[in-house]
Amino acid sequence: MEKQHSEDFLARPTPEQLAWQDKELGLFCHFGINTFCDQEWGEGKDSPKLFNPLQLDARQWVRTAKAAGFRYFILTAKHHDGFCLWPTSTTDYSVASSPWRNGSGDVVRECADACREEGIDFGIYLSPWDRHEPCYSDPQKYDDFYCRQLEELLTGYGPLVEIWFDGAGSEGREYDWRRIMDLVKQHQPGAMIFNMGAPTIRWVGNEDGLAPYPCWNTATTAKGSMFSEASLQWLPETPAWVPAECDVPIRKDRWFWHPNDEESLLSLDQLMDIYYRSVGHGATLLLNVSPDNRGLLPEADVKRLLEFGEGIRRRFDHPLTEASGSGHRIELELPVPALIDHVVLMEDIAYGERVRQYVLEAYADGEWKEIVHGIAIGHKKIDVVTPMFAEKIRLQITEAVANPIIRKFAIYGAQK
Ligand code: FUL
Repeated sequence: MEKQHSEDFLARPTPEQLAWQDKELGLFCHFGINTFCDQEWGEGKDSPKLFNPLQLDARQWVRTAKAAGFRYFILTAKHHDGFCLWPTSTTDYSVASSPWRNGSGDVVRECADACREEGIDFGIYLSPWDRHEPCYSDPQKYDDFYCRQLEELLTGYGPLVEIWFDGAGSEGREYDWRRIMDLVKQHQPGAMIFNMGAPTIRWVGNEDGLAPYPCWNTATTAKGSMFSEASLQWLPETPAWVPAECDVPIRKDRWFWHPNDEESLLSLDQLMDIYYRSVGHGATLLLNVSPDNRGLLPEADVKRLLEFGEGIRRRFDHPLTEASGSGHRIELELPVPALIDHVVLMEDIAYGERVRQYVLEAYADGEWKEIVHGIAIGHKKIDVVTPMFAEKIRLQITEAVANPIIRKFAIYGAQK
């Protein structure tokens, strides 16, 4: 039963982390010079003249995100090739040197505006590794350059929900993280900081969109990239509460768009599996889409995203019954005996993660039967239950480090 720990030992999220964890679904968007070169990692030598998305419509990207139930949107303002999607003053390797809108366009602005209009949060990815910028080889000069780029983005595009620092290509390289963190704190104090410096959220450690179970919200370290097993050195001021984000592209292993590549689009079943193993394990899912060389999300990807949103809504929008409460046992009686197929549990993580073991039991034909045994709940745990008729469901928390506070205990049976 309850261990004799004081609650004071429990790590807790900041209000910003709490709000971010409630978003659960983010859409990642990889778009840039690679989109026009059939490649994933440009070397920074492709001419800006190649960048010409004649039908670019960021509203189509963001409207799709919103309609599919995503609550934030993150754009690659600069990927490893160094090409900037905004007219930066730091380099001429940007949209300003492209034929697109005669060099007067700004993809970051279009996305920021579209997010504001649609009412979803906007964030940016700014690759530290830069294969174009000549001063990259001089760490001090490059820190200055990178900070200027970051400052333009932090100050020019309204509130940002998240800054995505990618470790790829930077294995073994030191950046001035304290200075970078200070900039974020100064200009966007509410933004989540992904995985580097003094992060407020961490990388789950793979690019498959999968969180382990349990996926505790506390961590003192995380992997920095797919290309090294080494853990990152985080600054000592990193909070103890660092929830995980699971990134994965909707086209298998493809972050950018490639021609004639529709067979790599994940199926709805694959996406639902990812959902169960990311959001369903208490983490946040960041699903990547790739606008094509017209500047539009391909129709097939739009359709799949909408199907995915619909799949989530169909399963979880209408509980048969639900409750909340504190203590070690909650019993729920179904209004009428019904077929159940999912149970959703949430702790009120504002008070920390308290549950260490739980059991779900179903009452049918005059007896209680154990249907699930779990070891963590955290922000959310989705249990998929072999469909069965039940009259009542009981949650028993058999081990906790402080009095459990259950924000949601909901039963579903909507599968058709
Ligand atoms: C990786 C990068 O190398 C990929 O190109 C992509 O940006 C992914 C999100 O992160 O580390």
